[in-house]
Amino acid sequence: MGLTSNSTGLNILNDTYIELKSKSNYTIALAGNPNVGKSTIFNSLTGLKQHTGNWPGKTVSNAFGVSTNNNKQFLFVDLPGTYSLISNSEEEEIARDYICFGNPDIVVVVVDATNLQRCLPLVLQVKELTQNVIVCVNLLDEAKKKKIKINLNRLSKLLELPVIGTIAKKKNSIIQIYNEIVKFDKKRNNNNNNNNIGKNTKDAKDAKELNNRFLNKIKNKQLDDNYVIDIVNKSAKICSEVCSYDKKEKTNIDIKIDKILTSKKFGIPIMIAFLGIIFWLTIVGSNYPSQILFNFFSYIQTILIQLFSILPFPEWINNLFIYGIYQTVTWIISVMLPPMAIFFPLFTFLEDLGFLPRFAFNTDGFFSKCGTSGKQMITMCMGFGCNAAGVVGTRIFESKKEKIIASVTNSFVPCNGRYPFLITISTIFLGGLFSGHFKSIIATLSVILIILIGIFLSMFISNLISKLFFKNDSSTFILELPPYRRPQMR
Ligand SMILES: Nc1nc2c(ncn2[C@@H]2O[C@H](COP(=O)(O)OP(=O)(O)OP(=O)(O)O)[C@@H](O)[C@H]2O)c(=O)[nH]1
Ligand SMILES: [Mg+2]
Repeated sequence: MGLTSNSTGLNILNDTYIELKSKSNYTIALAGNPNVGKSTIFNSLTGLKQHTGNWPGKTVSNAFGVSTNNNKQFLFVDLPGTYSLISNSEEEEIARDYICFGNPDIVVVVVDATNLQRCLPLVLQVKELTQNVIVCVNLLDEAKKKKIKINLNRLSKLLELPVIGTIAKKKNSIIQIYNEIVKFDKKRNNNNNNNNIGKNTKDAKDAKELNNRFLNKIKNKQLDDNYVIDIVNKSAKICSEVCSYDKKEKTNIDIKIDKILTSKKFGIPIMIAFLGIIFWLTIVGSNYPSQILFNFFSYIQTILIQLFSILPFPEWINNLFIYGIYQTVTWIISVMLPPMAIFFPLFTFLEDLGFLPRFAFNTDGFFSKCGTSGKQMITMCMGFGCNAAGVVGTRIFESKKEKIIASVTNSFVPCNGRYPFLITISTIFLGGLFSGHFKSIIATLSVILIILIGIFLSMFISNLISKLFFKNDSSTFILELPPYRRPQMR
Protein backbone atom coordinates (compact mmCIF):
# COMPACT_ATOMS: atom_id res chain seq x y z
CA MET A 1 0.00 0.00 0.00
CA GLY A 2 3.03 2.24 -0.19
CA LEU A 3 2.99 2.83 3.55
CA THR A 4 6.44 2.02 4.72
CA SER A 5 7.78 2.72 8.16
CA ASN A 6 10.56 4.78 6.63
CA SER A 7 8.50 6.98 4.40
CA THR A 8 5.51 8.00 6.44
CA GLY A 9 4.19 9.44 9.68
CA LEU A 10 6.55 10.94 12.21
CA ASN A 11 9.42 9.47 10.23
CA ILE A 12 8.98 12.28 7.74
CA LEU A 13 11.12 14.27 10.15
CA ASN A 14 13.59 11.52 10.89
CA ASP A 15 17.28 11.38 10.10
CA THR A 16 16.75 9.99 6.59
CA TYR A 17 14.47 12.88 5.70
CA ILE A 18 16.83 15.48 7.16
CA GLU A 19 19.79 13.90 5.36
CA LEU A 20 17.92 13.79 2.06
CA LYS A 21 16.77 17.37 2.51
CA SER A 22 20.31 18.55 3.09
CA LYS A 23 21.56 16.67 0.01
CA SER A 24 18.73 17.80 -2.27
CA ASN A 25 18.78 20.99 -4.30
CA TYR A 26 15.06 21.49 -3.85
CA THR A 27 12.43 20.33 -1.38
CA ILE A 28 9.03 20.37 -3.00
CA ALA A 29 5.71 19.85 -1.21
CA LEU A 30 2.87 18.43 -3.30
CA ALA A 31 -0.31 19.88 -1.80
CA GLY A 32 -3.88 20.05 -3.01
CA ASN A 33 -7.48 18.96 -2.52
CA PRO A 34 -8.11 15.24 -2.02
CA ASN A 35 -8.20 13.02 -5.10
CA VAL A 36 -6.64 15.47 -7.55
CA GLY A 37 -3.68 13.24 -8.46
CA LYS A 38 -0.93 14.32 -6.03
CA SER A 39 0.24 10.79 -5.28
CA THR A 40 0.04 9.79 -8.96
CA ILE A 41 2.34 12.72 -9.79
CA PHE A 42 4.57 11.86 -6.83
CA ASN A 43 4.85 8.22 -7.95
CA SER A 44 5.58 9.28 -11.50
CA LEU A 45 8.33 11.68 -10.38
CA THR A 46 9.99 9.48 -7.78
CA GLY A 47 9.26 5.98 -9.04
CA LEU A 48 7.78 5.10 -5.63
CA LYS A 49 4.48 3.37 -5.02
CA GLN A 50 2.30 5.56 -2.84
CA HIS A 51 -1.27 4.31 -2.57
CA THR A 52 -3.42 5.85 -5.30
CA GLY A 53 -7.07 5.21 -6.09
CA ASN A 54 -10.21 7.03 -7.02
CA TRP A 55 -11.54 8.25 -3.68
CA PRO A 56 -10.62 11.12 -1.39
CA GLY A 57 -8.44 10.48 1.63
CA LYS A 58 -5.99 7.74 0.61
CA THR A 59 -2.86 9.58 1.66
CA VAL A 60 -3.08 10.09 5.39
CA SER A 61 0.49 11.03 6.26
CA ASN A 62 3.40 12.72 4.55
CA ALA A 63 5.57 10.58 2.32
CA PHE A 64 8.84 11.60 0.75
CA GLY A 65 10.84 10.48 -2.24
CA VAL A 66 13.83 11.66 -4.24
CA SER A 67 14.38 12.05 -7.95
CA THR A 68 17.12 13.48 -10.12
CA ASN A 69 16.78 15.64 -13.20
CA ASN A 70 19.55 17.49 -15.04
CA ASN A 71 22.02 16.62 -12.28
CA LYS A 72 19.82 18.28 -9.69
CA GLN A 73 18.29 16.35 -6.81
CA PHE A 74 14.64 17.00 -5.94
CA LEU A 75 13.06 15.87 -2.68
CA PHE A 76 9.30 15.57 -3.13
CA VAL A 77 6.88 15.37 -0.21
CA ASP A 78 3.44 13.94 -0.95
CA LEU A 79 0.96 15.52 1.46
CA PRO A 80 -2.49 14.29 2.47
CA GLY A 81 -5.30 16.01 0.58
CA THR A 82 -6.88 19.06 2.19
CA TYR A 83 -9.67 21.38 1.06
CA SER A 84 -8.46 24.22 3.21
CA LEU A 85 -5.71 25.21 5.61
CA ILE A 86 -8.44 25.76 8.18
CA SER A 87 -8.42 22.04 8.65
CA ASN A 88 -10.96 19.66 10.13
CA SER A 89 -9.27 16.31 10.36
CA GLU A 90 -5.96 14.90 11.46
CA GLU A 91 -4.60 14.29 7.97
CA GLU A 92 -5.54 17.82 6.92
CA GLU A 93 -3.62 19.14 9.91
CA ILE A 94 -0.59 17.09 8.83
CA ALA A 95 -0.68 18.76 5.40
CA ARG A 96 -1.19 22.22 6.87
CA ASP A 97 1.62 21.83 9.41
CA TYR A 98 4.05 20.70 6.73
CA ILE A 99 3.20 23.67 4.50
CA CYS A 100 3.55 26.05 7.45
CA PHE A 101 6.58 24.61 9.18
CA GLY A 102 8.17 21.92 6.99
CA ASN A 103 10.09 24.68 5.25
CA PRO A 104 9.72 23.41 1.69
CA ASP A 105 11.45 25.48 -0.99
CA ILE A 106 8.40 25.41 -3.18
CA VAL A 107 4.81 24.26 -2.68
CA VAL A 108 3.29 22.75 -5.82
CA VAL A 109 -0.47 23.03 -5.36
CA VAL A 110 -2.14 20.42 -7.56
CA VAL A 111 -5.63 21.41 -8.68
CA ASP A 112 -8.36 19.53 -10.53
CA ALA A 113 -9.00 20.94 -14.00
CA THR A 114 -12.57 19.64 -13.90
CA ASN A 115 -13.29 21.42 -10.63
CA LEU A 116 -11.06 24.46 -10.51
CA GLN A 117 -13.40 26.58 -8.46
CA ARG A 118 -13.35 24.12 -5.57
CA CYS A 119 -9.55 23.90 -5.64
CA LEU A 120 -8.61 27.57 -5.90
CA PRO A 121 -9.43 28.55 -2.29
CA LEU A 122 -6.53 26.36 -1.14
CA VAL A 123 -4.20 27.99 -3.69
CA LEU A 124 -5.18 31.42 -2.38
CA GLN A 125 -4.67 30.33 1.22
CA VAL A 126 -1.26 28.81 0.55
CA LYS A 127 -0.34 31.98 -1.30
CA GLU A 128 -1.08 33.93 1.87
CA LEU A 129 1.59 31.89 3.65
CA THR A 130 4.26 31.72 1.01
CA GLN A 131 4.93 33.21 -2.37
CA ASN A 132 6.85 30.11 -3.40
CA VAL A 133 3.91 28.43 -5.04
CA ILE A 134 3.51 26.72 -8.39
CA VAL A 135 0.02 25.75 -9.49
CA CYS A 136 -0.28 22.44 -11.32
CA VAL A 137 -3.59 22.06 -13.15
CA ASN A 138 -3.94 18.28 -13.37
CA LEU A 139 -6.56 15.98 -14.96
CA LEU A 140 -6.52 18.02 -18.18
CA ASP A 141 -7.58 14.88 -20.10
CA GLU A 142 -10.77 14.60 -18.04
CA ALA A 143 -11.44 18.32 -18.50
CA LYS A 144 -11.09 17.86 -22.24
CA LYS A 145 -13.56 14.99 -22.18
CA LYS A 146 -16.03 17.15 -20.27
CA LYS A 147 -15.39 19.96 -22.76
CA ILE A 148 -13.94 22.28 -20.15
CA LYS A 149 -11.27 24.67 -21.39
CA ILE A 150 -8.92 26.47 -19.06
CA ASN A 151 -6.80 29.44 -20.08
CA LEU A 152 -3.63 28.63 -18.15
CA ASN A 153 -1.82 31.87 -19.09
CA ARG A 154 -4.70 33.98 -17.87
CA LEU A 155 -4.91 31.89 -14.68
CA SER A 156 -1.22 32.51 -14.09
CA LYS A 157 -1.67 36.26 -14.55
CA LEU A 158 -4.65 36.46 -12.24
CA LEU A 159 -3.02 34.38 -9.52
CA GLU A 160 0.40 36.01 -10.06
CA LEU A 161 1.86 32.52 -9.86
CA PRO A 162 3.41 30.12 -12.38
CA VAL A 163 0.84 27.66 -13.70
CA ILE A 164 1.42 24.39 -15.55
CA GLY A 165 -1.06 21.94 -17.03
CA THR A 166 -0.55 18.18 -16.56
CA ILE A 167 -2.02 14.74 -17.14
CA ALA A 168 -0.49 12.71 -14.33
CA LYS A 169 -0.63 9.45 -16.28
CA LYS A 170 1.61 10.90 -18.99
CA LYS A 171 5.22 11.06 -17.96
CA ASN A 172 6.18 13.69 -20.55
CA SER A 173 3.56 16.04 -19.15
CA ILE A 174 4.96 15.60 -15.64
CA ILE A 175 8.55 16.37 -16.68
CA GLN A 176 7.71 20.08 -17.05
CA ILE A 177 7.35 20.25 -13.25
CA TYR A 178 11.16 20.04 -12.97
CA ASN A 179 11.71 22.86 -15.47
CA GLU A 180 9.15 25.05 -13.79
CA ILE A 181 10.72 24.47 -10.36
CA VAL A 182 14.20 25.44 -11.61
CA LYS A 183 12.84 28.46 -13.51
CA PHE A 184 10.80 29.55 -10.52
CA ASP A 185 13.73 29.16 -8.14
CA LYS A 186 15.94 31.40 -10.26
CA LYS A 187 13.28 34.08 -10.25
CA ARG A 188 12.73 33.61 -6.53
CA ASN A 189 16.39 34.18 -5.74
CA ASN A 190 16.16 37.59 -7.36
CA ASN A 191 13.16 38.63 -5.26
CA ASN A 192 12.48 39.03 -1.59
CA ASN A 193 10.07 36.27 -0.60
CA ASN A 194 7.91 38.17 1.79
CA ASN A 195 7.13 41.19 -0.34
CA ASN A 196 3.70 40.07 -1.28
CA ILE A 197 2.46 38.57 1.91
CA GLY A 198 -1.34 38.37 2.24
CA LYS A 199 -3.61 40.89 3.82
CA ASN A 200 -3.75 39.25 7.24
CA THR A 201 -0.05 39.43 7.62
CA LYS A 202 1.48 42.53 6.13
CA ASP A 203 3.58 43.39 9.16
CA ALA A 204 4.97 39.89 9.76
CA LYS A 205 8.74 39.69 10.30
CA ASP A 206 9.28 36.44 8.44
CA ALA A 207 7.45 33.44 7.05
CA LYS A 208 7.64 31.53 10.32
CA GLU A 209 6.02 34.31 12.30
CA LEU A 210 3.44 34.66 9.59
CA ASN A 211 2.58 30.98 9.71
CA ASN A 212 2.43 30.97 13.50
CA ARG A 213 -0.04 33.80 13.41
CA PHE A 214 -2.13 32.07 10.82
CA LEU A 215 -2.15 28.90 12.88
CA ASN A 216 -3.10 30.78 16.05
CA LYS A 217 -5.97 32.38 14.22
CA ILE A 218 -7.17 28.99 13.09
CA LYS A 219 -6.82 27.49 16.57
CA ASN A 220 -8.63 30.41 18.21
CA LYS A 221 -11.26 30.34 15.47
CA GLN A 222 -10.49 33.96 14.60
CA LEU A 223 -10.72 33.45 10.86
CA ASP A 224 -14.28 34.57 10.52
CA ASP A 225 -16.85 33.88 7.85
CA ASN A 226 -15.83 37.00 5.94
CA TYR A 227 -12.38 35.57 5.38
CA VAL A 228 -13.85 32.37 3.91
CA ILE A 229 -16.46 34.24 1.83
CA ASP A 230 -13.78 36.55 0.47
CA ILE A 231 -11.61 33.63 -0.67
CA VAL A 232 -14.55 31.71 -2.17
CA ASN A 233 -15.73 34.79 -4.07
CA LYS A 234 -12.25 35.47 -5.37
CA SER A 235 -11.99 31.85 -6.61
CA ALA A 236 -15.35 32.08 -8.35
CA LYS A 237 -14.31 35.31 -10.06
CA ILE A 238 -11.01 33.86 -11.28
CA CYS A 239 -12.79 30.75 -12.53
CA SER A 240 -15.34 32.70 -14.47
CA GLU A 241 -12.50 34.45 -16.27
CA VAL A 242 -10.38 31.43 -17.12
CA CYS A 243 -12.81 28.52 -17.62
CA SER A 244 -15.14 28.01 -20.52
CA TYR A 245 -17.63 25.18 -20.88
CA ASP A 246 -19.35 23.70 -23.87
CA LYS A 247 -22.99 24.43 -23.15
CA LYS A 248 -24.13 21.60 -25.41
CA GLU A 249 -22.52 19.12 -23.05
CA LYS A 250 -25.60 18.22 -21.04
CA THR A 251 -25.48 14.53 -20.36
CA ASN A 252 -23.75 13.64 -17.17
CA ILE A 253 -23.32 9.92 -17.26
CA ASP A 254 -21.87 9.86 -13.73
CA ILE A 255 -25.13 11.16 -12.30
CA LYS A 256 -27.10 8.52 -14.21
CA ILE A 257 -24.85 5.70 -12.95
CA ASP A 258 -25.02 7.08 -9.42
CA LYS A 259 -28.80 7.03 -9.50
CA ILE A 260 -28.58 3.25 -9.80
CA LEU A 261 -25.45 2.47 -7.77
CA THR A 262 -26.48 4.58 -4.79
CA SER A 263 -30.21 3.85 -4.92
CA LYS A 264 -31.87 2.35 -1.87
CA LYS A 265 -33.21 -0.58 -3.89
CA PHE A 266 -30.18 -1.57 -5.95
CA GLY A 267 -27.17 -0.01 -4.17
CA ILE A 268 -26.39 -2.78 -1.68
CA PRO A 269 -27.33 -5.77 -3.90
CA ILE A 270 -25.08 -4.36 -6.66
CA MET A 271 -22.29 -3.85 -4.15
CA ILE A 272 -22.56 -7.46 -2.94
CA ALA A 273 -22.77 -8.65 -6.56
CA PHE A 274 -19.53 -6.83 -7.43
CA LEU A 275 -17.76 -8.37 -4.45
CA GLY A 276 -19.23 -11.74 -5.44
CA ILE A 277 -17.90 -11.44 -9.01
CA ILE A 278 -14.46 -10.51 -7.72
CA PHE A 279 -14.36 -13.48 -5.35
CA TRP A 280 -15.72 -15.86 -7.94
CA LEU A 281 -13.14 -14.75 -10.52
CA THR A 282 -10.45 -15.14 -7.88
CA ILE A 283 -11.56 -18.61 -6.85
CA VAL A 284 -12.06 -19.92 -10.40
CA GLY A 285 -9.05 -18.08 -11.85
CA SER A 286 -6.58 -19.11 -9.17
CA ASN A 287 -7.11 -22.83 -9.86
CA TYR A 288 -5.05 -22.71 -13.05
CA PRO A 289 -1.91 -20.92 -11.82
CA SER A 290 -2.18 -22.94 -8.58
CA GLN A 291 -2.05 -26.18 -10.57
CA ILE A 292 0.89 -24.94 -12.68
CA LEU A 293 2.82 -23.89 -9.57
CA PHE A 294 1.99 -27.17 -7.85
CA ASN A 295 3.23 -29.21 -10.83
CA PHE A 296 6.39 -27.13 -11.05
CA PHE A 297 7.20 -27.51 -7.33
CA SER A 298 6.40 -31.26 -7.46
CA TYR A 299 8.82 -31.66 -10.36
CA ILE A 300 11.56 -29.90 -8.35
CA GLN A 301 10.65 -32.09 -5.37
CA THR A 302 11.30 -35.32 -7.30
CA ILE A 303 14.73 -33.94 -8.28
CA LEU A 304 15.41 -33.00 -4.65
CA ILE A 305 14.42 -36.48 -3.47
CA GLN A 306 16.90 -38.03 -5.91
CA LEU A 307 19.59 -35.56 -4.90
CA PHE A 308 19.10 -36.18 -1.19
CA SER A 309 19.18 -39.95 -1.69
CA ILE A 310 22.78 -39.56 -2.93
CA LEU A 311 23.83 -37.28 -0.07
CA PRO A 312 25.06 -38.93 3.15
CA PHE A 313 22.42 -37.40 5.47
CA PRO A 314 20.30 -39.46 7.85
CA GLU A 315 16.77 -40.03 6.60
CA TRP A 316 15.13 -37.80 9.22
CA ILE A 317 17.11 -34.79 7.90
CA ASN A 318 16.02 -35.58 4.33
CA ASN A 319 12.40 -35.85 5.47
CA LEU A 320 12.64 -32.68 7.54
CA PHE A 321 13.98 -30.70 4.60
CA ILE A 322 11.86 -32.15 1.77
CA TYR A 323 8.51 -33.01 3.38
CA GLY A 324 8.74 -30.60 6.30
CA ILE A 325 10.21 -27.38 4.96
CA TYR A 326 10.15 -27.59 1.16
CA GLN A 327 6.74 -29.18 0.72
CA THR A 328 5.00 -26.97 3.29
CA VAL A 329 6.43 -23.74 1.87
CA THR A 330 5.74 -24.63 -1.77
CA TRP A 331 2.18 -25.79 -1.04
CA ILE A 332 1.48 -22.52 0.76
CA ILE A 333 2.91 -20.58 -2.21
CA SER A 334 0.87 -22.61 -4.73
CA VAL A 335 -2.35 -22.12 -2.79
CA MET A 336 -1.95 -18.56 -1.45
CA LEU A 337 -0.08 -16.68 -4.14
CA PRO A 338 -2.56 -17.02 -7.07
CA PRO A 339 -5.62 -15.72 -5.12
CA MET A 340 -3.55 -12.75 -3.92
CA ALA A 341 -2.27 -12.04 -7.42
CA ILE A 342 -5.81 -12.09 -8.82
CA PHE A 343 -7.80 -10.48 -6.00
CA PHE A 344 -5.74 -7.34 -5.55
CA PRO A 345 -5.69 -6.15 -9.18
CA LEU A 346 -9.46 -6.79 -9.32
CA PHE A 347 -10.07 -4.91 -6.11
CA THR A 348 -7.83 -2.05 -7.30
CA PHE A 349 -9.94 -1.98 -10.45
CA LEU A 350 -13.07 -1.29 -8.35
CA GLU A 351 -11.13 1.26 -6.33
CA ASP A 352 -9.89 3.11 -9.43
CA LEU A 353 -13.36 3.12 -10.96
CA GLY A 354 -14.50 5.10 -7.91
CA PHE A 355 -16.75 2.49 -6.28
CA LEU A 356 -15.47 2.66 -2.70
CA PRO A 357 -17.08 6.00 -1.76
CA ARG A 358 -20.35 4.65 -3.21
CA PHE A 359 -20.01 1.60 -0.93
CA ALA A 360 -19.54 4.04 1.97
CA PHE A 361 -22.61 6.01 0.92
CA ASN A 362 -24.77 2.88 0.64
CA THR A 363 -23.80 1.58 4.05
CA ASP A 364 -23.93 4.91 5.88
CA GLY A 365 -27.49 4.22 7.10
CA PHE A 366 -26.40 1.00 8.83
CA PHE A 367 -23.23 2.46 10.29
CA SER A 368 -24.98 5.58 11.56
CA LYS A 369 -27.43 3.34 13.47
CA CYS A 370 -24.34 1.91 15.16
CA GLY A 371 -23.15 5.38 16.13
CA THR A 372 -20.50 5.80 13.41
CA SER A 373 -20.62 6.69 9.70
CA GLY A 374 -20.29 5.19 6.21
CA LYS A 375 -16.65 6.27 6.10
CA GLN A 376 -15.98 3.20 8.24
CA MET A 377 -16.78 1.12 5.16
CA ILE A 378 -13.81 2.75 3.40
CA THR A 379 -11.36 1.91 6.17
CA MET A 380 -12.82 -1.60 6.20
CA CYS A 381 -12.22 -1.90 2.46
CA MET A 382 -8.64 -0.73 3.03
CA GLY A 383 -8.47 -3.52 5.60
CA PHE A 384 -8.96 -6.00 2.74
CA GLY A 385 -5.52 -4.90 1.57
CA CYS A 386 -3.91 -4.59 4.97
CA ASN A 387 -5.48 -4.09 8.39
CA ALA A 388 -2.57 -1.87 9.41
CA ALA A 389 -3.31 0.44 6.47
CA GLY A 390 -7.00 0.35 7.41
CA VAL A 391 -6.17 1.48 10.95
CA VAL A 392 -3.83 4.24 9.72
CA GLY A 393 -6.59 5.24 7.28
CA THR A 394 -8.89 6.09 10.18
CA ARG A 395 -7.25 9.51 10.11
CA ILE A 396 -9.89 10.46 7.58
CA PHE A 397 -12.44 10.58 10.41
CA GLU A 398 -13.02 13.92 12.02
CA SER A 399 -14.10 12.64 15.45
CA LYS A 400 -12.01 10.74 17.95
CA LYS A 401 -14.94 8.42 18.63
CA GLU A 402 -15.13 7.22 15.01
CA LYS A 403 -11.36 6.87 14.81
CA ILE A 404 -11.26 4.62 17.86
CA ILE A 405 -14.26 2.53 16.80
CA ALA A 406 -12.99 2.08 13.22
CA SER A 407 -9.50 1.11 14.47
CA VAL A 408 -10.76 -1.41 17.01
CA THR A 409 -13.18 -3.09 14.57
CA ASN A 410 -10.92 -3.13 11.50
CA SER A 411 -9.56 -6.56 12.32
CA PHE A 412 -12.98 -8.15 11.63
CA VAL A 413 -12.24 -7.67 7.93
CA PRO A 414 -9.98 -10.40 6.53
CA CYS A 415 -6.74 -8.85 5.30
CA ASN A 416 -4.20 -9.75 2.67
CA GLY A 417 -2.79 -12.58 4.80
CA ARG A 418 -6.04 -14.13 5.99
CA TYR A 419 -8.10 -13.75 2.86
CA PRO A 420 -6.39 -16.39 0.63
CA PHE A 421 -6.60 -18.73 3.62
CA LEU A 422 -10.38 -18.17 3.73
CA ILE A 423 -10.69 -18.93 0.03
CA THR A 424 -8.62 -22.07 0.41
CA ILE A 425 -10.59 -23.34 3.41
CA SER A 426 -13.93 -22.53 1.71
CA THR A 427 -12.87 -24.23 -1.51
CA ILE A 428 -11.60 -27.36 0.22
CA PHE A 429 -14.21 -27.88 2.94
CA LEU A 430 -17.41 -26.32 1.54
CA GLY A 431 -16.79 -26.23 -2.21
CA GLY A 432 -15.41 -29.77 -1.89
CA LEU A 433 -18.86 -31.05 -0.90
CA PHE A 434 -20.07 -30.28 -4.44
CA SER A 435 -18.78 -30.90 -7.91
CA GLY A 436 -18.65 -29.02 -11.23
CA HIS A 437 -19.57 -25.32 -11.34
CA PHE A 438 -21.35 -25.55 -7.99
CA LYS A 439 -18.01 -26.06 -6.32
CA SER A 440 -16.76 -22.54 -7.08
CA ILE A 441 -20.19 -20.95 -6.55
CA ILE A 442 -20.54 -22.46 -3.08
CA ALA A 443 -16.97 -21.47 -2.22
CA THR A 444 -17.68 -17.89 -3.40
CA LEU A 445 -20.92 -17.68 -1.40
CA SER A 446 -19.22 -18.94 1.74
CA VAL A 447 -16.41 -16.35 1.41
CA ILE A 448 -19.02 -13.60 0.96
CA LEU A 449 -20.92 -14.93 3.96
CA ILE A 450 -17.79 -14.86 6.12
CA ILE A 451 -17.10 -11.28 5.01
CA LEU A 452 -20.69 -10.24 5.70
CA ILE A 453 -20.42 -11.82 9.15
CA GLY A 454 -17.23 -9.76 9.63
CA ILE A 455 -19.07 -6.57 8.61
CA PHE A 456 -21.99 -7.46 10.85
CA LEU A 457 -19.63 -8.10 13.78
CA SER A 458 -17.92 -4.77 13.11
CA MET A 459 -21.26 -3.01 13.29
CA PHE A 460 -22.29 -4.89 16.42
CA ILE A 461 -19.05 -4.08 18.25
CA SER A 462 -19.14 -0.47 16.95
CA ASN A 463 -22.62 -0.09 18.38
CA LEU A 464 -21.50 -1.58 21.68
CA ILE A 465 -18.45 0.70 22.00
CA SER A 466 -20.48 3.70 20.91
CA LYS A 467 -23.17 3.06 23.52
CA LEU A 468 -20.77 2.15 26.32
CA PHE A 469 -18.10 4.81 25.92
CA PHE A 470 -19.34 7.60 23.63
CA LYS A 471 -22.99 8.04 24.52
CA ASN A 472 -23.04 11.78 23.97
CA ASP A 473 -20.82 12.08 20.87
CA SER A 474 -22.51 12.40 17.49
CA SER A 475 -21.08 11.43 14.08
CA THR A 476 -21.17 13.25 10.78
CA PHE A 477 -20.66 11.91 7.28
CA ILE A 478 -19.28 14.15 4.57
CA LEU A 479 -17.57 12.39 1.69
CA GLU A 480 -17.20 13.51 -1.86
CA LEU A 481 -18.35 11.06 -4.54
CA PRO A 482 -15.54 11.24 -7.11
CA PRO A 483 -16.23 10.98 -10.85
CA TYR A 484 -15.97 7.48 -12.33
CA ARG A 485 -12.52 7.08 -13.86
CA ARG A 486 -10.99 4.56 -16.18
CA PRO A 487 -8.56 2.40 -14.15
CA GLN A 488 -4.92 2.64 -15.13
CA MET A 489 -2.21 0.02 -15.36
CA ARG A 490 0.52 0.61 -12.80
N1 LIG B 1 -7.63 10.55 -16.11
C1 LIG B 1 -6.76 10.94 -15.18
N2 LIG B 1 -6.76 10.33 -13.98
C2 LIG B 1 -5.88 10.76 -13.06
C3 LIG B 1 -4.94 11.80 -13.33
N3 LIG B 1 -4.21 12.01 -12.20
C4 LIG B 1 -4.66 11.13 -11.29
N4 LIG B 1 -5.65 10.38 -11.80
C5 LIG B 1 -6.45 9.34 -11.10
O1 LIG B 1 -7.13 10.03 -10.05
C6 LIG B 1 -7.26 9.20 -8.89
C7 LIG B 1 -6.71 9.93 -7.67
O2 LIG B 1 -5.30 10.02 -7.77
P1 LIG B 1 -4.36 10.09 -6.48
O3 LIG B 1 -2.97 10.33 -6.97
O4 LIG B 1 -4.58 8.95 -5.59
O5 LIG B 1 -4.93 11.42 -5.81
P2 LIG B 1 -4.43 12.17 -4.48
O6 LIG B 1 -4.54 13.63 -4.75
O7 LIG B 1 -3.11 11.68 -4.03
O8 LIG B 1 -5.59 11.73 -3.47
P3 LIG B 1 -5.56 11.74 -1.84
O9 LIG B 1 -4.33 11.06 -1.38
O10 LIG B 1 -6.81 10.97 -1.47
O11 LIG B 1 -5.65 13.17 -1.43
C8 LIG B 1 -6.53 7.91 -9.23
O12 LIG B 1 -7.50 6.96 -9.64
C9 LIG B 1 -5.62 8.28 -10.39
O13 LIG B 1 -5.39 7.18 -11.23
C10 LIG B 1 -4.95 12.41 -14.63
O14 LIG B 1 -4.22 13.33 -14.95
N5 LIG B 1 -5.87 11.93 -15.52
MG1 LIG C 1 -2.52 10.81 -2.28
